[in-house]
Amino acid sequence: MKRTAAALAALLLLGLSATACAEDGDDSGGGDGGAKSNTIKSGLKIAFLPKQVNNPYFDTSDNKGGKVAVEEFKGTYSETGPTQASPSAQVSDINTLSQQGTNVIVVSANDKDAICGALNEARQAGAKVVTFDSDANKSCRDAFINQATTEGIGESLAKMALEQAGAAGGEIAVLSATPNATNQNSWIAVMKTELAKPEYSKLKLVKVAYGNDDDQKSFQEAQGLMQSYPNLKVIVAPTTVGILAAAQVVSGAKKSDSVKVTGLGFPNDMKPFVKDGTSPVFGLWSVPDLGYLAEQVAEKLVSGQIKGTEGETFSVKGLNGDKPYTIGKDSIVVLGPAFRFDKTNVDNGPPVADEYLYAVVDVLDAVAAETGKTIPQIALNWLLQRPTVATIIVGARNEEQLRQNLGAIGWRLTPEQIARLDAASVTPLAYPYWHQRGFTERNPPPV
Ligand code: RAM
Repeated sequence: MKRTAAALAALLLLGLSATACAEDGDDSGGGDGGAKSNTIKSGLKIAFLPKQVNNPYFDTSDNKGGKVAVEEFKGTYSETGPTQASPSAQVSDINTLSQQGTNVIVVSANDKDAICGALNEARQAGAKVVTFDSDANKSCRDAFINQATTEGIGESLAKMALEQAGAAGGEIAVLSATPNATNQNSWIAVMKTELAKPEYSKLKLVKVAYGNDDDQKSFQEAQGLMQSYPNLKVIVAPTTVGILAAAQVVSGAKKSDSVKVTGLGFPNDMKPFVKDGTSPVFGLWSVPDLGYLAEQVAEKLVSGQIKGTEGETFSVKGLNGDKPYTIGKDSIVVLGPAFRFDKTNVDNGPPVADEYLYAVVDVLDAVAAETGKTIPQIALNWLLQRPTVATIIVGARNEEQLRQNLGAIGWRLTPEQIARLDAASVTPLAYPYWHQRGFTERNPPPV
């Protein structure tokens, strides 16, 4: 889309200076402001129970997200879980946690039903249960924190497979995690619904294989797919462990020209495979934020700030652009849209979600129409009016572009237009900046 391309440069400027604009000290946030957050109980025992402990995904969500939140609330954090993604091992962990008087169990379920009895016993003993990443049956938990909508993830898996198979289509296979994993199974179900649509008629799903989120098993399963289906065009792996193993197999076999790998992966893992053409596109979300949000919801539940009922709202500083979250049907909270990674952003720091991009572009379009200026001129004028910006260094491609950029001076956006651009482009701050924002007496804003 042309307007998107034109606005991308502008968006980068807006994104870059969003920190400066957030420094303005707008603390309003909505939802549960300062007064309510004081009522969060301290000293709670919070246990994270991942699908498995030796999976970098859970190391990130739990230790880089959940733990940060527990420490803020002066609680006791622990992470316990099986070394292999098995529901029975999770059951015995849940029983132990319950006996230890754990206040909250934050769990990613290896099986929707198998851990249900144990979770309900823990709840009867007084614990709150928050599922995140992979849900349990809704009758045995108080809330589920979904990384993005299930439909959104399933649809984008199908879309990426189609993109990678190309116009001629062909055979695709899924390399999943464990056969009972709630999250993978619901994404695959959405994917299958998509594949039944006419626009996917050239794709043929030949097999769903299970690598159990185990490196070696995933590697072998990927090799098996390549051997059994010599015409295979795409492996779709909706697991960070599986996608890495599949990319290693395809790249190692020097088949990157004929077989593509897509799915859900960590940018750092996948960077070499984006570059060598094995995996030109894949997705993921902010994994630390997922753990952080799960723990925040847990604290609010156990402190009685929320009950987990549909329609309740709450805010978490630093997430969702500081706008309130609304608890959805079946007590589900959605972290936010997933990100798409490809060669344009795999190296480039934080990715930009489509919804965010379009929201900014819409306001830029509107202000361009009101002022008769171009989108880059609006972005530059906005930037010039930031209190901490003294100079902009523009890299002009040619004389015409330089002239265009110079058209950004000699006039001013109105305060109302600036406020609209600020509101659309505000971004959640990374840790520790949003945290410091809570202590302005120690970290005063620059202006
Ligand atoms: C794996 C796990 C996890 C999933 C990610 C994408 O690490 O299966 O549950 O959400 O991949």
